Amino acid sequence: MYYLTASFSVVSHTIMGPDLYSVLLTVHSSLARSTVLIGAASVIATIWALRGALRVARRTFRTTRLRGPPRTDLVFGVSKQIIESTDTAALYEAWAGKYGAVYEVPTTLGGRKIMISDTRALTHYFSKETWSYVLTSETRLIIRRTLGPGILWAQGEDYKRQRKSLTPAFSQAAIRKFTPIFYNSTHKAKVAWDAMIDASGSDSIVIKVQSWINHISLDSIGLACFSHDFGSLDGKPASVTAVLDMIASSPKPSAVDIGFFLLSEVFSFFTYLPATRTKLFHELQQTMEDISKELLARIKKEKEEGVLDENEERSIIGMLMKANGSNSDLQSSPEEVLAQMKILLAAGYETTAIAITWALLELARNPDIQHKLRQELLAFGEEPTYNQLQSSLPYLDAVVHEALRLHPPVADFIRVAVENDIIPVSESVITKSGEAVNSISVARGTLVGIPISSINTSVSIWGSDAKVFRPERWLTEDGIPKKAQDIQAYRHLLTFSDGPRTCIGKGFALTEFKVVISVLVRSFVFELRDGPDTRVELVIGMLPRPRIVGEQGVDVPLRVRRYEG
Ligand code: HEM
Ligand SMILES: *[C@@H]1O[C@H](CO)[C@@H](O)[C@H](O)[C@H]1NC(C)=O
Ligand SMILES: *[C@@H]1O[C@H](CO)[C@@H](O)[C@H](O)[C@H]1NC(C)=O
Ligand SMILES: CC(=O)N[C@H]1CO[C@H](CO)[C@@H](O)[C@@H]1O
Repeated sequence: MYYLTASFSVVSHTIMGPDLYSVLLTVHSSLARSTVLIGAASVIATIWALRGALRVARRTFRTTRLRGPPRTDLVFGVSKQIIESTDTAALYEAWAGKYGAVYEVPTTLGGRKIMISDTRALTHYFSKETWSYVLTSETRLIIRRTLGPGILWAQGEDYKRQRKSLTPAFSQAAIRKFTPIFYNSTHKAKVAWDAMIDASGSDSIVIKVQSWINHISLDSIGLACFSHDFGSLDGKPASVTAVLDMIASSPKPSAVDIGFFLLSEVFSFFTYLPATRTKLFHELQQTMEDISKELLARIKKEKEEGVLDENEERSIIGMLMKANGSNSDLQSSPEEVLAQMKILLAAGYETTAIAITWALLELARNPDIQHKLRQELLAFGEEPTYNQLQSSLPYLDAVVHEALRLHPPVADFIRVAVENDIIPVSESVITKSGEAVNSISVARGTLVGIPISSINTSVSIWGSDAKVFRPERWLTEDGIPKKAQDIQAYRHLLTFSDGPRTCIGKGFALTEFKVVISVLVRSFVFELRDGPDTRVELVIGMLPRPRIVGEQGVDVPLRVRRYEG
């Protein structure tokens, strides 16, 4: 009973001030060790359903009702099933197979969303992304609270300005300058591994690959984005990795964690922050603030001393700050600069680290492919330059894209329609009432989800070997089926999303990815520690990470031996 009253006061807050995030934090921390969150949720559910009904009554343009999986949980719809699944891609693909490439799923608190994996519908969706389809207000609130009013949060004209001011910092010229940073970080890991092998007295050792790749990714991002050395490869503990690792490595998320995650009703990667970890999060915040103040002060000093050279800045944020003032349309406030820093870290660190770890796992699982890649790298001779990484190593390129196809670090995302829309589909869809239609109506306020992970591995799009790690498909003219070619995104993959808000760090990530893989695979042989039958599963954290079945943490131990030729 006590809990009920408590939740009622929480609910009334929700309605009076739409500060969902703080409400959730309050709910979460006050109820932390109990399981009554579910009870609180059902009260919120009732109220939301009422509000939803009111909203529907006011509308005349109706969203087409589609077929889809039945609600498996009264409160959470199928969201709980999705979160607890270790293979969400398979779940989505099965639904698309059963109900059509556009279908609806029941979500938390009586809601529903439309999932799109039809190629024509996707092209249409991405052409309207940013303007007709936007982040939900709850997600925006969470982003604003955790990361600040930067590029992930911004909308409309404000968004256009922010994207434009960051774009030059991600140019080819900029990424070329960062290439030695990626090499330096990877060499540090290589030197350390060599020393560990020497010290072991044997020819191979077990390396916690995910942890090392995290360090490489973090130190690279620090140096390239803010000229700051996190020093994690030198053994410095970093609050950043601590925050993310703690979230990912809790062996099994508690019911409360899952409830909290579902209530936030978001699948975007940066939003899952259980209140129990807010202390660490504050530390992260402080670290970012200190770094940005240091950077601002240095640039201000250089300006005063007249040594400021706009093109000579070595970091992304440095470039952004120096460009400030030279173009009055593209100015950023100090608050925005701080937000961009946190966003770059949140969006760039873990994504890249997970992608690289998956690639090494696949290479360990597929010794022939690993061998073929090593032969290409050794035949090439010296360490490839930025330009050579782009075009002179086709098999490396294929391995990287195949890993990105099969294991997209951002598995899905969700948006809300801010205006009525008609979405065309390439193959007719059967509605709930049994009618075959060639387009569906999406009314203002409807949630739309894009299941990236199932689209890039769908048998109906990629063919019968869709689930197989086969880099060769990228090397032949007809290796990519016609249907996959209908996906207009970069290399027909949605891994970096598409449309105006496509990942700004794609070139950055690809270059880092290629550098790390080329240095490590040239020098070491990777094997599964427990043999070829080792199974790998996905575990939820901020982003889904790979975990070797039976392991507690997400270190991804692999057996590593020196390549002796
Ligand atoms: C393999 C690595 C990466 C993957 C798979 C990836 C994927 C994505 C995806 C799917 C989005 C769209 C998210 C959405 O719309 O909800 C995105 C946006 C973004 N990414 Fe990446 N990303 C990667 C690496 C990076 C790196 C290294 C950086 C920066 C250093 C970065 C910075 C950003 C930023 C700033 C956005 C927001 C862009 C905007 O809204 O205009 N990403 N990324
Ligand atoms: C890479 O490391 C070398 C040697 O430690 C150093 O001299 C060089 O400045 C570093 N380069 C970058 C871009 O960090
Ligand atoms: C950019 O310039 C504007 C106008 O001069 C100033 O108000 C703002 O504080 C500057 N931003 C930063 C990050 O220094
Ligand atoms: C991140 C993610 O969900 N990746 C999935 C991509 O597709 C394969 C094959 O269905 C899954 O095993 C991955 O989990």
